[in-house]
Amino acid sequence: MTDHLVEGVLAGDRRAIARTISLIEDNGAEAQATLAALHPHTGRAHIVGVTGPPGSGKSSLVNALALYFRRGATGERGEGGSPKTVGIIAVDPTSPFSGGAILGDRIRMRDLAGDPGIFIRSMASRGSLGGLAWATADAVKVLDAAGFELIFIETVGAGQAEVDIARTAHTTVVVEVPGLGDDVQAIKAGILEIADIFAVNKADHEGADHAVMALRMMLDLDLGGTATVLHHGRLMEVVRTVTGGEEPPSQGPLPPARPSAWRPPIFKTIATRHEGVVDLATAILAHRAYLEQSGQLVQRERERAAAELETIIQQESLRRVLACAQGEKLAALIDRIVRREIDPYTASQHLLGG
Ligand SMILES: Nc1nc2c(ncn2[C@@H]2O[C@H](COP(=O)(O)OP(=O)(O)O)[C@@H](O)[C@H]2O)c(=O)[nH]1
Ligand SMILES: [Mg+2]
Repeated sequence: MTDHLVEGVLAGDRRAIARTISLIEDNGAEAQATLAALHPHTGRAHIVGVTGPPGSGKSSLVNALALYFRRGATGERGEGGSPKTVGIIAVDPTSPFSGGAILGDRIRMRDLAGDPGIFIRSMASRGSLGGLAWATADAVKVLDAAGFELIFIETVGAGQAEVDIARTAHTTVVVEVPGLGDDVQAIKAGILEIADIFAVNKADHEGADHAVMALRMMLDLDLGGTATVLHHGRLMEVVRTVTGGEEPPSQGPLPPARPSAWRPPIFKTIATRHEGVVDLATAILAHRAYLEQSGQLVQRERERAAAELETIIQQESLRRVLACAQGEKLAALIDRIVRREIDPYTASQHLLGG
């Protein structure tokens, strides 16, 4: 069964892909075996997280981006480089596909259905949201192994779980809408940290320029010729590109170029009219190139592998300890903690010690 599924996924068979993702959602042992067999075939896709508040236009934007990467700006396949295959995973607990897809998702289905180079899947939020983050990461691996070149993960930027999902991406696009105003507090700090690219969508609404300015203000701390940006939780110095004749006279050979940091660009978009989408798509590819050239891609892969391993060890050791302690013994220990006869630290030592 597992071999059959693995073969199917590697061949890009849509039913095998769908079935494997369902197994992952059910979190069975079979899913583990399948993922283990797929692992050597992963690591090629460019994973793009798209996050932002509900209704900000994430589905519409991902739809427009997918169309662009498939067909180019003018609707002709192959325009601006060869078309890329696109996988889309929507993680939106507030609007699951099944329970009445909202408009953006319906339009997406209409535009993208029938294209064999596109695979769309929404993840059901069974179980905890934390679990959903890992199920999403595993579903991405399935699409990666199946050969999809670009994989979009759409999440609602509402909490830690969504930030965790975004962290599994190489490039994170944060979607905001006008109305942000000057209230910079409205922008969640966590969202700023994960953003590689901003899209101020619904730019046909009033206040788009204001929103761009507010975001710029939050991102920039002007320090003379350099700017400092908050990126992945760290303050990084950015060498500002000097344009025109402002460049200081060169004195002898140029010093070796210092590694420059990525400065998250901000784009105004109108997803429903496919406006600003080419710039956004170009920035997504540019960010990937930046990650590769700066060595950050390798570093991120390591960090992700470490976090993943840690989570699996935590879950597995908890499962083993609880499996060893018979229900009664566990219940008795909990009773004793409640009666203040034993403290939870000592109780856990009892359990871990055998
Ligand atoms: N006016 C306008 N409406 C938009 C734009 N982008 C999306 N919408 C609409 O906003 C609603 C929510 O979009 P959707 O993509 O489902 O948002 P999501 O919840 O973030 O995925 C839909 O009715 C879209 O048609 C835009 O740029 N301008
Ligand atoms: Mg959506």
